[in-house]
Amino acid sequence: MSAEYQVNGNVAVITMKNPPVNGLGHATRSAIVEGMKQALNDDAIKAIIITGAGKAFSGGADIKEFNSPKAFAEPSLHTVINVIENSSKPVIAAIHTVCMGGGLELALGCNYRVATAGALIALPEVKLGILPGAGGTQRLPRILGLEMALNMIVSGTPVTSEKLAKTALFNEMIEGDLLQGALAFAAKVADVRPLPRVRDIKINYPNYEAFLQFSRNTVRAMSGPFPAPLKCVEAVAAAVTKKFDDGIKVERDLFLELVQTTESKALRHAFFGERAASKIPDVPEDTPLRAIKSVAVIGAGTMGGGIAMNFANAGIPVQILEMKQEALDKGLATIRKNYENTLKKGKLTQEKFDQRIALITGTMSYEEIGQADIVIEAVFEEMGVKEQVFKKLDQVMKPGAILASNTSTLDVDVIASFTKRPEDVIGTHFFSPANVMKLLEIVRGKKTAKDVLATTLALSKKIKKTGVVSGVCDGFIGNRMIEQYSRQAGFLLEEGCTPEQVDKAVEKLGFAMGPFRMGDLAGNDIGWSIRKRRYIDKPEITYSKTADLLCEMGRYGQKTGAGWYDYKPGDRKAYPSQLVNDMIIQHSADLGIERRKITDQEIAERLIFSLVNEGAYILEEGIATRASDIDMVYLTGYGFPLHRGGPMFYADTVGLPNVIMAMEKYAKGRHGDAWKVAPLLAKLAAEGKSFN
Ligand code: 3H9
Repeated sequence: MSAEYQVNGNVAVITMKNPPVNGLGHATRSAIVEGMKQALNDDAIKAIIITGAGKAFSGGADIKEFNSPKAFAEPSLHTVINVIENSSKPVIAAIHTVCMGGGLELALGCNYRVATAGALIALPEVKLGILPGAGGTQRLPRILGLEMALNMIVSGTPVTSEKLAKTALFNEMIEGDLLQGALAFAAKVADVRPLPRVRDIKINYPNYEAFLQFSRNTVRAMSGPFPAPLKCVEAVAAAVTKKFDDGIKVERDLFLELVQTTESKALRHAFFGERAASKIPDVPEDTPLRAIKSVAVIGAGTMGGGIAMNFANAGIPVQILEMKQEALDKGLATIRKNYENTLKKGKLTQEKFDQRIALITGTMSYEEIGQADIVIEAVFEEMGVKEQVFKKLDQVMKPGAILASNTSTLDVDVIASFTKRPEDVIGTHFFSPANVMKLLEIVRGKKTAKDVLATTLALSKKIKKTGVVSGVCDGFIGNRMIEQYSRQAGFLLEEGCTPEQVDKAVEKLGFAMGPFRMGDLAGNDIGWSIRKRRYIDKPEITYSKTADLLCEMGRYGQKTGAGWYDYKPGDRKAYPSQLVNDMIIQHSADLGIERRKITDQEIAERLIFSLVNEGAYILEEGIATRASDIDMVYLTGYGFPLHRGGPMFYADTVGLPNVIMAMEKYAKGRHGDAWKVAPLLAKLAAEGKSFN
């Protein structure tokens, strides 16, 4: 039973009980209908209150049910709302904390709504690539007016109940105990007839056609590859142009169409992927956390400064340690400048600016940071340098402090071995710019303590990052995969592509940036130094030499004003470079390769399937806990298009046998050794399964 039925005097109280957010799954829907029947059949009952237990009125339809027949099994949400709306006794929604999606739609089917302050009211379906499918697009415009309702439906943004207090949505705001307030309200309306119904309200908006056309144009321009926002406008338009029941039909058809789209499936995948990432199978959810009230960052460079800003933004004091006064001053000045820019843009108040600046202090003494609860090292990416830092941290940090490294490729177990407390050591791999990028790869060493891992995951949430746990391996999840992608990009140049052609082919799929523009932004010298190490450590791995030749030309990217592309001073636009293209063609000739025309499809497949195959190895080795973790890394840290759901999800949508077929084709070409199908990928494909 996912709802409880109680009688309070002559009022029936139906309390939804489906933790964590009273999702309107099949059992909850059935229980509400049962409760309604019971109340309607009991002559002693004069009014009915519907409310939610715990931390929500209701978060809406149970999204987990969407991929199963349960989602539409009777009683459907429509049926539930019809039962409520056709009730002969007044039904009152008593709203608190969260009232979203189907939850709000259910409340709109009630005759009255009362609420406490601070409740988040939203129709957020659009964020899941769908639209409100249980009457929300028809009832909300009737009660809030066309403009306000359309804004809420198209944006999905929550509005607090107090902001809506003066609208017709709420009949009364309750101060103090919600149930007592709702019971008092019920007493007032128990005998009022006729019962008010939202569906009976007429929308009065004289020039609605012009408004709807304006909305269509604006929404079309802003919704990119996602079909849902424009369909929201269409559904709302039906609320104005059609009779209520016909509008409901339009809404229903559009909902059913959207729920099947890959875009919606990808958004739902990302919603659950984000939440799943914080769950580690062998780390209990109630693991006691270490308190993090202060942070120290080693290194005031771009990375260190960006990392520090995250904590100041979250209100946590942070000390930055540098060895030289000049470097420290420069780092602190850069941070100040970043905040000043945000202040100038009006995205930060003066008060917040002052607070954040005050929270960041500099020091040159290791002794001064000893009491910090966590220290994050962001020094030069070289094991010798890390060794010095961690030996020092082991001496100065208080017992129980977490010792984190921002390494992007180095072995966290080796770093941990420089201390006498490897259980306190963890990797926290931030992505540049560290104060902006959502991804935080959390690297779990062999000896990392469970509470250190749980604390770091909780901390990532606090600083508004998507924390994804990776095991120790070269490059962890993200960079290990991107290496295969970059190798393919290099081979494509040798075989016939230009950097521009490769970039455009993946940007067309929705990638924020192709590999060569990305290289120019990050600095091509970084990959160069990694490859130089690889040439010695792993000579069996083949690379195209074009990237080395580029670096030998001094073209490191935007920072040197030239990379794969040419750049003009003060302009970040990438202009194709004749010099580079000549170099590439010459290199093909030197290798005796006859350049050929390569299709965009081949480019996209080779780049993305190389990610997928390495992802499969990573999954199989247990470096990533689940496929959706890999997808979250790519969605939040590598500009993978959200509407495609991440590389592993994308492979699922293409079909794993199709992925393998393409790989087998490429295995016959040059560098075919790069296409050895990962055993997990082969197994899943053979079993007709998918990654997610
Ligand atoms: C809809 O209503 C369609 C209808 O129009 C038409 C139907 C025909 N279902 O975010 P949190 C889980 S579509 C199932 O960390 P918070 C979530 O997975 C729905 N589960 O907490 C997590 O589980 P776990 C429209 C849900 O306090 C746990 O709750 N509604 C749902 O930061 C805690 O989540 C939405 O789009 C759900 N609907 O935020 C609302 N919602 O602990 C989406 C949450 O196992 N939800 N869960 O990982 C949210 O925006 C936030 O979760 C909410 C709470 C604000 C509710």
